[in-house]
Amino acid sequence: MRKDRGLRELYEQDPIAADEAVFGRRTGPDRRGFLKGAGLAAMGLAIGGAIPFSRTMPAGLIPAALAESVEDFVIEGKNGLRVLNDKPVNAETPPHLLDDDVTPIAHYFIRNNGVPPESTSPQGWRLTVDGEVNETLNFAISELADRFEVVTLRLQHECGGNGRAGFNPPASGNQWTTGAIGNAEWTGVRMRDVLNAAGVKDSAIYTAHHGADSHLSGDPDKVPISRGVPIWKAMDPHTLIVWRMNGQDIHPMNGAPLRILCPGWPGSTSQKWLTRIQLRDVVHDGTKMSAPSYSVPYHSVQPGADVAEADFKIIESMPVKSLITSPRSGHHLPTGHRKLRVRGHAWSGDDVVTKMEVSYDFGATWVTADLHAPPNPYSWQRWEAELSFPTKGYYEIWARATNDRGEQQPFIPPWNPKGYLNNAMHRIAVMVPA
Ligand SMILES: Nc1nc2c(c(=O)[nH]1)N[C@H]1C(S)=C(S)[C@@H](COP(=O)(O)O)O[C@H]1N2
Ligand SMILES: [Mo]
Repeated sequence: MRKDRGLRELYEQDPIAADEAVFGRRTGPDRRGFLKGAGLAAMGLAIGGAIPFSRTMPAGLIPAALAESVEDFVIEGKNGLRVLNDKPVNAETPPHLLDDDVTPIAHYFIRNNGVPPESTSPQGWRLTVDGEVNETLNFAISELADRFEVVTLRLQHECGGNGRAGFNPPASGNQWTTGAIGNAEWTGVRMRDVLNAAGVKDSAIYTAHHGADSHLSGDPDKVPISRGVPIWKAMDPHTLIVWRMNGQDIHPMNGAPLRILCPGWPGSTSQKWLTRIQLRDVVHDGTKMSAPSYSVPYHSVQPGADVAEADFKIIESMPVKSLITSPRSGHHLPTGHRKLRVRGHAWSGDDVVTKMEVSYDFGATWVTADLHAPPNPYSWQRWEAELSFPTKGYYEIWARATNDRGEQQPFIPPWNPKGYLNNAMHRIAVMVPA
């Protein structure tokens, strides 16, 4: 790290070595010194400014200013997404493109497990409802619209693996950072109404969702994903079967022409290219239903631990979380300005966010943000705050939400083998020039 670019590159290529270069080698088992002297100077050069709150900066912290790189990904009808994988397509949204209250289709993340169907035309598309019902039913999309009340709701929908990239030791799978979340306006019918039309038997305890996509191997006997939810979640009036997204056709990559939107639960429960909902008298055992898929240990485990299959539970409601969507990380205030308005969204699975706080001194002190009520249950909630920086220099803004159960976003969430449920506080870099 002779020159500042070297340190930035080192952080990209080998964060552990870079971390040692600025924070020094470990002296005890897990303690390192605070940033000072040559390390502080090198870090300041790499991020382009002095760090006024270096005293409260946690040892070993990789500055938010160094922790991001965004590539553009071109897919028809989408822009600005960061591609993580193209077989299958997986792409996430940078935080500043999630600033809208309603996530635009062009910026909505994509998480495919297999190959989407060739035709996503609503013409001739059928939905079958069968299993533990009094009568098997089969609908065209137009029949769903005619027969049941049509509703439009803003719904938060986050992949269970969002944030996986933040776990150490790393978990295999798509290395989502913060962008596998969206809050679109979905139009369709309540799953409850459709199930009730078929007549739900007392024996029905779980749903099984089936879609028209095919397995990556091309083997027609293999299924990319088929998940379900307990019957009570299926009967919640906010669990929908939808065919419109933001008043338009659903994007082909987001499950056109028909999908489930099961808000607040792992995104995988919201089957895309939906063809069949089967009610079952057992917990559904479809592809990616059993541990460790979409499951976490019942009790917290040591990072890197092996966990026995019997010690996993299926993820249900997603944890409390928030994003800073403006300004974009790396923002420079104009010369002579010390005040900054920051804003974003907060959400919490089946729960409501009741408090939102931001910090500009690495979490030493917190400013309470204005937090809006959701426009409807299960929408994310807008928050905003104004900050005044005491001096010039490099700052990080950290954001944390608290829900109505008193659960708060942690700095380091519990490690789990598949890297699910990372609800770490979001951080952005801000430079105050003078
Ligand atoms: N048929 C089908 N449905 C699916 C998937 C899939 O691969 N196939 N992926 C699931 C997962 S893991 C997530 S997170 C969400 C992603 O929805 P999106 O691509 O519209 O953002 O869809 C879910 N529904
Ligand atoms: Mo997912």
